[in-house]
Amino acid sequence: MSQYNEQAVRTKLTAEHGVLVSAEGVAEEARGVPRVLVTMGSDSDLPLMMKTVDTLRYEFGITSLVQINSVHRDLRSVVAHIEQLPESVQVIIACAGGAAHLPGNIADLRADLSVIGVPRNLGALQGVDALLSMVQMPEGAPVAVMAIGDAGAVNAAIQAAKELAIGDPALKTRLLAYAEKRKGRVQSQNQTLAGKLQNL
Ligand code: RP5
Repeated sequence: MSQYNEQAVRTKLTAEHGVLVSAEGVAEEARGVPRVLVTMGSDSDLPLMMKTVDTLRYEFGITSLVQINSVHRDLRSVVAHIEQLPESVQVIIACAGGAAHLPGNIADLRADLSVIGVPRNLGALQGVDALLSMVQMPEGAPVAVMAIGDAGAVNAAIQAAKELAIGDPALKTRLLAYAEKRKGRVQSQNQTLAGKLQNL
């Protein structure tokens, strides 16, 4: 990512909207340039989407730009933000609940970038509405849709890391290390299984 100037990105962001997040911290404490935009319709989505942000920064060392974009409250600003993203952003992760049009609208605005959708488990339909709104995109503007809720938020980060790892051997190594950690969990569960069975 050395071809992108960190200071230039920061200067641009002060005039626009969005907060940088990296393993070092948030905003002024953040380091590096954003390779992923993590966006959502409301700050009420933030607790869910922190799972995405934290997986990106702590598991894979990926700096993200976090930004609220509401297509039903301020559509014009969404268009401005998405059209003016820093050039270093290569993948967009978008979360919304209800009739969730944010990722599909972004897929039209940015035909050059991959868009990953996270349906939020919210309201009367608990995310089924958001899932169908995202996944049933008409031909031509794809959204890669993850599972509803927590699993989807984490998987969105892994999916983004996999896309960025094409041509990035260091990131591939981190993806493999993450997979090893998951295998370790099965091994440790097997090691304690006999004791658990005896106590049931
Ligand atoms: C969507 O409406 C947001 O993405 C959020 O999931 C949902 C509710 O938003 P708030 O009413 O909590 O702001 O646009």
